[in-house]
Amino acid sequence: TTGFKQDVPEIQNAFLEDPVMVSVLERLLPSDVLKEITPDLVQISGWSMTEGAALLDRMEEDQPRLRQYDSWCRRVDELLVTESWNKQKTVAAREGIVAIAYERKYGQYSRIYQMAKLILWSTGSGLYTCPIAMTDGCARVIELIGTQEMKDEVYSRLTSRDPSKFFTSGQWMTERPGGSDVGRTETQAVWDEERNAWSISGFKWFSSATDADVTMLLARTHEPDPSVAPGTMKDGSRGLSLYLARVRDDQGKLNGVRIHRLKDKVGTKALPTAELELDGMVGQLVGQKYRGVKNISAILNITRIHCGLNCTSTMQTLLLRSKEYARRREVFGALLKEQPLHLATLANMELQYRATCQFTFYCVGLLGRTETIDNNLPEIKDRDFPLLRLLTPILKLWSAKNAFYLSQEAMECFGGQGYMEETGIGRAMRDVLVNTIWEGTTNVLSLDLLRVMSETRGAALEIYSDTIREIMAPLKGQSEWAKSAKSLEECLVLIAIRFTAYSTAEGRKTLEASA
Ligand code: MFK
Ligand code: FAD
Repeated sequence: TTGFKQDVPEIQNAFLEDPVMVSVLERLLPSDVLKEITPDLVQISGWSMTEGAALLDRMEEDQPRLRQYDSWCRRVDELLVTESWNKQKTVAAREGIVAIAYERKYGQYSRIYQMAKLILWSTGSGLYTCPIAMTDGCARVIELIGTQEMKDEVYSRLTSRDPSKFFTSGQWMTERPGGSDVGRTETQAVWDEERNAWSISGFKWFSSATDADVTMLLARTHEPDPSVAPGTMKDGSRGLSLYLARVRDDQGKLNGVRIHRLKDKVGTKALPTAELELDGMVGQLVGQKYRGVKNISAILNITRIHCGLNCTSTMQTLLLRSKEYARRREVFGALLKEQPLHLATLANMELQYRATCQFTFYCVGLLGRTETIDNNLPEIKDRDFPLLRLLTPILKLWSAKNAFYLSQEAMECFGGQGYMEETGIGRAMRDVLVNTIWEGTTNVLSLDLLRVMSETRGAALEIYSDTIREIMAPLKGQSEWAKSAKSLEECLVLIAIRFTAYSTAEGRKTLEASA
């Protein structure tokens, strides 16, 4: 047709076009490390905008399916994932999306490198970052408490860069009686003398990475010695242990698992989330018996940071796209970027994104330090550990709400086009929304904060508030900044930015000077 055609708003390379992420990395990384990793970050972002974008479209059009019976009515439970989904696994391995963190080439900074790359890769890998998050968590648990055999046979594959060796992991906790309250788990693990392994049976209500190679799962341990646990099983969460199991054998046959059905979800459509019936799944105990919740919490604390990454990535892409549209869309005789009211909307979105990006990387930095620096050092034991433990649930709950808010604003920035499926904003909005629920809902994470405060006898909160107090002191509550903070939320965002910026000596100087 003839007539007006809108100039298409395209971003070529999020890393090159987003000054925020670059400035955060400049602040947190030594310059030689940043210099060395920059070409890789540019490369992955370019991949996401081209090859990745094409894969994503196909993943969404051609969603996973379940073929439960063969033509002779035999139960087969074949999970049919798309070629594009599998391609993401190859790319994840090749790009070292998990491996970078465990190779630790740059010591504490490897986490920052890995997660910066992951944010940029997210734009082209969609929800493949979900199995990757759980794989990362599983690798960490095995590294911390796994047996040598688990390290040789599983950890080495979870952290491999070789696509033919690379394994992904699931995380099966949620059951029908309780997802937040896992103490109501019905699944049981019984020792099987013949197979020299635990035999696990029950029903897992949500399994996101049903195509994973291995999984970490919680089950109620059936104590083989009644003198140890007279009722043979302990109630509540203190009766649960953590197990590691292969999902399929080398021939692809499911390990005592029946796929009940695939979930029909509001979003995350490309992700094969299923209900699973376990009947004699063979598994190995991980760590001490009855310490299941504690042991799986190492996964939770990593995947919750991954939720922050997912939110940061979605916000980064939507903000860049909204800004690009504002440079091209003309209304009432001027471009959107010249309309003060629209500019104010974009500025608020920018503020939210900046805070989320800063906050996410601050937590990632702490994670890298706690994983690589001697844990007996007071600065790690008494500061970084409790601070990371306190900030992780805050990051997860806050970034999830923020990202959903920003995605709604981004949709509006595009007017009617924003509401059209083709622009992909609806998809991003539906997908990012899940971060408010999985890996712990907002209220459950709020209660987790209380748990941290009581377990550290308030020390974690003390460290946090001391830092905030130090940041605020030069402002004396009267600065232009404080006066201009319109709402409590905006105030919190600004505190988050200042809090994270304060984490370096250089940042401190700048802030003090600006005050
Ligand atoms: C793109 C990003 C993708 C991310 C991947 C997403 C894929 C989707 C995967 C999922 O959704 S997996 C399922 C996630 N499920 C949850 O997050 C469960 C939410 N519920 C909670 O977090 C509850 O608070 C909890 C299950 C932990 C309550 O369990 P309990 O046993 O009733 O708690 P309790 O008794 O307070 O704590 C037991 C122990 O664990 C305590 O240690 P001790 O035994 O030494 O005293 C706690 O300190 C410890 N603990 C609990 N949470 C912890 C923790 N330790 C460290 N960190 C934590 N977060
Ligand atoms: P409930 O625990 O019943 O929560 C219902 C409501 O009660 C929530 O609003 C919650 O905040 C509130 N609530 C709970 N406890 C309290 C309290 N003490 N005080 C106040 N309010 C409270 N799980 C897995 O194990 N593995 C997976 O791979 C996985 N993938 C998922 C994929 C998707 C797309 C989704 C949506 C979920 C997935 N989950 C997975 C499940 C997810 O982790 C749970 O749904 C979540 O933890 C909440 O549990 P629930 O659904 O049982 O809700």
